[in-house]
Amino acid sequence: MHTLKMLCCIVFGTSLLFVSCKNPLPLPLTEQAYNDQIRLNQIGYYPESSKKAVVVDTSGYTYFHIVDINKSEVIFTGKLSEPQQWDLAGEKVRIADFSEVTKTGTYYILIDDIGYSYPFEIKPNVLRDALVGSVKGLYYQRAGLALEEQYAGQWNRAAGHPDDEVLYHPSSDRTTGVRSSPKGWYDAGDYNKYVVNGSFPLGQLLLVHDQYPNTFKDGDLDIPESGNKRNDYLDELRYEMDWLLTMQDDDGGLFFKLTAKNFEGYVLPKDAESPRYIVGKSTAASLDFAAVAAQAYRIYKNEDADYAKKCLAAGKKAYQWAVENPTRVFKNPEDIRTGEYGDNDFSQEWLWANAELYLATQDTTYLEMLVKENWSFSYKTGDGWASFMRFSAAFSLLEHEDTIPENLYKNLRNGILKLSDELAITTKTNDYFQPISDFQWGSNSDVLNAALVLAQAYRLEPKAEYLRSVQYAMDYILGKNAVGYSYLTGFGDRTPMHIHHRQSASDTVDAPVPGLLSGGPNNGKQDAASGVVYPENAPPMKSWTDHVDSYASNEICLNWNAPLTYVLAFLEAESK
Ligand code: G3I
Ligand code: 9MR
Repeated sequence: MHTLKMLCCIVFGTSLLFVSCKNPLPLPLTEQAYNDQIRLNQIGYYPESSKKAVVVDTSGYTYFHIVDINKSEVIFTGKLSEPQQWDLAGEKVRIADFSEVTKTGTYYILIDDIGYSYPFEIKPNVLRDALVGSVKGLYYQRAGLALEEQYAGQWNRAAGHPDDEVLYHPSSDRTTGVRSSPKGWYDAGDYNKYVVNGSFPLGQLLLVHDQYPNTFKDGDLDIPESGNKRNDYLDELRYEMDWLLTMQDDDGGLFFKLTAKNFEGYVLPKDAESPRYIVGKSTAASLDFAAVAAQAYRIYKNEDADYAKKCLAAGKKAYQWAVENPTRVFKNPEDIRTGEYGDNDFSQEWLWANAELYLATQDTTYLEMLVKENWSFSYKTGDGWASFMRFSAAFSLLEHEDTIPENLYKNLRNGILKLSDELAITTKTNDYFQPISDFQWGSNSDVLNAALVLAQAYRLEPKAEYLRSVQYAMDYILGKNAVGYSYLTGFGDRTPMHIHHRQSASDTVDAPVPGLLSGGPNNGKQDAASGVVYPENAPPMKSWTDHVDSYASNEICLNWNAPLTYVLAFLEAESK
């Protein structure tokens, strides 16, 4: 049996005195010995960060210990906070603050009679693997490609959905012929591809490279393009951009989606045989594409000038189509039941498209709407793809202070800082120290998009509380939350095993495809109507279940992984 050298401590106020004492404690030998009443970032913390864990239902216990696993030694003892009631989580909790521990190492938290937390690390670059994993997750979503064992490990699979002869649905304005529209990432747990929810997350992913271009290099992701002397990250993103380009009609407008008529069952891509259709043509899709294509121009122009030019020309043409067709709202035709990504107010799409086209071309006609806009920012949870684009516009514009009018810069800056101050205050007091109070479908992405806003504030004004709020949001995602799971598959000790993800549900591997973010608690519980069972009387933050059928709480999706990647990249670059 392992034994633990115990240092007893005497507490005077908040200072601790350590004295040696002979009191050997068993170290946990199996995972069963970990107690998930202690909620913490299951991967770990940066040395200089604020470090908290949440301890649930701890009547009677006052102290917690940080144990260095390798040395079997208690290296810090702290006092738990007074108990507090958290209603969103339906829990009475105490807080263990061990920010003082800054030494690199692998640790447990130990609380007498409760037991040990999951192990975690304190070290620089502690989230690098999770960051790489979140991007590799996109590789596993690639349509039309066999995932070879060399890159995909045990999740290797045959190709499916070549999408080289896709039928036109009448809603696409076309009546004859077929379309070749290969590549792209599957949207989510389903196998369909949507222009709106392809463009928006791709924009967030491109922002990573715009702001932190040295995050990845050739060879970092271990994907088929590794070794081609180009940046792996841009190679992965291009797989999606290539597909988006195929969704543009000759007149410049963007088809809305490439989809089967209904969601497939739990089958592998190679066995998903329902015919696929090009469905709808829409203003939102055209503007989103215009924006991301213009952004791609900026990002790829040093990498591949011809490709960049092709993107920009396509973006301009899409924008022009939207100018001529400003009211084409997409609604699912009667015979199509897959994702709708509903939106009938395109004001945010216009902002994003104008912003990116201005930055790509410096053509001041794109500036007109941007300077007239009242740039106030409020934060809305729920439909991220539709309500976050004014932020995407703002983030790109703020990167280019030198090329935008002074007033525009000031308004954007003030707006983002004001909202971030509010979000930082909420984070301080809110249950589990995260920024949202309304938990809807994809709530984890709402937490992360709020963190993305705070990250921009930190770039504008490096206040410690902005960075701390972003770190806390990530702690929440990686285990310091009301269900005690790290929501990122494959990263952490207790992670979702049954995501609503057709590949994971139908392969023969027990573990789900790694690097994918579960949607998270959803107070709407829309899938309860189809028989999904949630914990009884679950409060909002516990309205989540690790069940394969729970598409409303445990699916994965591109626009949820994208802000995760952004925030991980930001933290890796900015945290010490
Ligand atoms: O806005 C209302 C809110 O006011 C209300 O309190 C709440 C209570 O239920 O509902 C809110 O609207 C919900 C909305 O999401 C925002 O949370 C809708 O009921 C709900 O139907 C809607 O769900 C969307 C879902 O598709 C169904 O259309 C999700 O946002 C959206 O992320 C999801 O996207 C799917 C794609 O269609 C297909 N691919 C997978 C992807 C992820 O699940
Ligand atoms: O499985 C579908 C999932 O991928 C979608 O995101 C979700 C969006 O509405 O819908 C799921 O499909 C469900 C359908 O909407 C309602 N009937 C049950 C389906 C899942 O088995």
